[in-house]
Amino acid sequence: MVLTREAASPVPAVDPAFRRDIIEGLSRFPKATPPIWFYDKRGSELFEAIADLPEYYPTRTETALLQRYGPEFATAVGPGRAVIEFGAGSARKTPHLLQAIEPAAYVPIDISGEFLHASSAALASVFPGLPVLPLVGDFNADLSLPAGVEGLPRLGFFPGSTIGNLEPAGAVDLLRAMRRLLGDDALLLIGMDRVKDPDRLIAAYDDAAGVTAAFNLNLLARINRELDGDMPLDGFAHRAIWNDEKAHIEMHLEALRPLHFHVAGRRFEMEAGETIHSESSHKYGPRDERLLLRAGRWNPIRQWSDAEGLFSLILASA
Ligand code: AVI
Repeated sequence: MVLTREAASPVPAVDPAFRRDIIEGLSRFPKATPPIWFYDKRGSELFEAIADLPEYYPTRTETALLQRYGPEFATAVGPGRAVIEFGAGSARKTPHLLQAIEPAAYVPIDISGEFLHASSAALASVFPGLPVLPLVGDFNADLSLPAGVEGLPRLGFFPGSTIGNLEPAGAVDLLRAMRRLLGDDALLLIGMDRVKDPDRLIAAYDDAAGVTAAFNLNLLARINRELDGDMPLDGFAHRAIWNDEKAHIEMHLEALRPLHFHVAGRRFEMEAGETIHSESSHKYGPRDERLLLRAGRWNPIRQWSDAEGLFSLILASA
């Protein structure tokens, strides 16, 4: 059963927030754009392809944890909760959790409406009788939950280490906002990617098949299409760098030659070698994970990790 509820009126042809973020990001030095704008339809498809890459261990490792520890989640979480998934996308991992814990409702939240509705319909057919209430919107902004989950205890589900795409201060703000949204008796199950060998990290963000490069460059195609741009796609190269001081992977789009281009009627210039910083993906050690959650007003109560310690799932209480 899929009940559709839009957070706002139908999405206009060009999202004004996209226009604002891109113009601001290209105007500053060094240039930087927020990673949420990767996820148009093509970007979401490319991210799904990344998840299947041999080098990209996070999805595989987290899925294996969800499959393996189902009975432990069921004991720790109990039945009858509304599961609220932040940034659900294709929700490929979700069935493992829903199967294990007997939820009362499922609310997937995602910024990409087209993708969300397709995945919600697929999920509802696997769990007939479970109310599925997709919510299109940016979970970094203020949202309100559908009426169908009123009175139910909630379990926030934030897999994939998406928290890592936020700067630490933004991650704390988001965790606090989730705490307010989910209420006093809520639990949160969150996936976090661990600090590890830089070569392994760089390979995960610069794969041999070039899928991550296509994902990064797709942002430029989106800018050209939606903001009347003429950024030369062949003038940029994908770069992935491990920044040890900040414990994050950085993705950049590097100008291969001196460039000038237009976006939304404005002219921009880049020198050869200059970059647009398009994403950071923070990695955490076991203590960092707990500290971040506590700063976000959550109390870590259980933690599950794989034998290599690549990735971790943490359950926290409000
Ligand atoms: C969605 N997010 C957690 C991914 C990550 O690993 O930071 C996005 C991604 N960027 C490149 N590859 C995957």
